[in-house]
Amino acid sequence: MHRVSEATICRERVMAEKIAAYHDTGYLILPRLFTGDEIGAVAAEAEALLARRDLIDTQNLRCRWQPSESGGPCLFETFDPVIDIAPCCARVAADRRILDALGSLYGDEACLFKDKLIFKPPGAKGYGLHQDYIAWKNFPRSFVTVLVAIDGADRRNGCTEVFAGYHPQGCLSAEDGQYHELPADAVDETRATPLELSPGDVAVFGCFTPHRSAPNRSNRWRRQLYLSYNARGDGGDLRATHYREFHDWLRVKYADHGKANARFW
Ligand SMILES: O=C(O)CCC(=O)C(=O)O
Repeated sequence: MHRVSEATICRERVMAEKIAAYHDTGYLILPRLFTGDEIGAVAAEAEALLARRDLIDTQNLRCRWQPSESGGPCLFETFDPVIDIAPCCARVAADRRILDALGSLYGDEACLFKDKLIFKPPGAKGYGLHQDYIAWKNFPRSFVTVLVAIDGADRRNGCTEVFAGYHPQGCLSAEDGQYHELPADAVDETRATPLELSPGDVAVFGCFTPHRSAPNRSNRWRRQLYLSYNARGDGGDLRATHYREFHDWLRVKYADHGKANARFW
């Protein structure tokens, strides 16, 4: 006879509780989803990627830059996408532990939509308050982000902060296809929850959960994978379409800033 172990029952109960809480708050945390060895391999890969001077270029649409808090030159901050140049990151994005957790959350299969490796070096400014939902034609409302901590994240190095309980209100800014920061009074400051994470911890939050992050005021990196998914029933495999639309959108933005030759490589 097939017997389900106590440990399995307990794990499933904890997961069910976390998912119920996710529906209330708009986020959840899965501590130690990845082992030290697994995250060590991702950290080594991230380190090697930083040496890719052939890729890190202000004309490359794959690269995102952030102002430096000190007013110095902009700092390289993110590869978006990353899985096509980083096999360890690709393995994490396709890992069963993430897909199973999202499968329980959706009651449907999860499809990878977008994948970023955010380095957030010391001095990088961070992000104003925003929601990830952006009203493009194929943008799925089931979009959730799975944040995988490579380094420890805390207030000193500018961990992401989420605001619980706002997601049922949907999009809090104009649905006009543009990125909008939210005004500070869109949320109650006392509801800010810092996602303080250890390497290997995972946080999940939805595209209507307001979030932000402060500058990295430490001398440590705050590297994280930001992997975003949608439910299969909400558009299916959209990653290729997303990056096509995203690059078209970015080319217009770059051209507006005098960079007519930006391209993706
Ligand atoms: O790096 C962070 O803490 C936030 C990043 C973020 O919100 C984004 O990439 O949309």
